[in-house]
Amino acid sequence: MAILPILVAPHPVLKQTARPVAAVDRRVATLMRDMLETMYDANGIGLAAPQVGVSERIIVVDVHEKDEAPAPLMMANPEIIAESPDLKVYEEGCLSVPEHYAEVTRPSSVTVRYLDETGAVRELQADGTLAVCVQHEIDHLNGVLFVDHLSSLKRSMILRKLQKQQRQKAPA
Ligand code: GNR
Ligand code: NI
Repeated sequence: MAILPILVAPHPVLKQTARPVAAVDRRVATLMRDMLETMYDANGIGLAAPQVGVSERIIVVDVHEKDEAPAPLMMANPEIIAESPDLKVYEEGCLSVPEHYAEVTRPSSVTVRYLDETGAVRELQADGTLAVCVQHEIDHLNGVLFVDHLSSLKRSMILRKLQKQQRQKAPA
């Protein structure tokens, strides 16, 4: 098990389209477990492989409440195969866009088809926070951050702040 460093925007890997996983082998299953450990360590509810510098279509999610048992989901090649016509607004954040939050509108429920950590094909009907999180993670696999759903003014304000903070942390 390992806690992996999380990339912060703007970073070129976060803008790439991630490639599909050919098979859920030991390497992929290990990466899924390391991603979960990294996500829990960062107090996140989801994490996509590009956020740890791996441009492959792998996500992990756990939206369990504090007083409930952990409910990790690990997915390779997730695809949204159906989405509700009704939309929902949710205040989103992102471990790759630290300390910024904004309202994003998305379908309120979705059906996702994916390969689980054993390589089995599964389908999941998600609503509530799980639906938000799965859509946010699949966006990452397509090089899309939640700020890409905002106006270009809001997006560039956030990205410029992040860039400036990183320049001050690691001066050339
Ligand atoms: O931890 C996270 N919280 C969150 C809150 C609202 C909407 C989406 C998310 S996902 C985010 C972790 C993350 O950046 N995943 O890519
Ligand atoms: Ni994110």
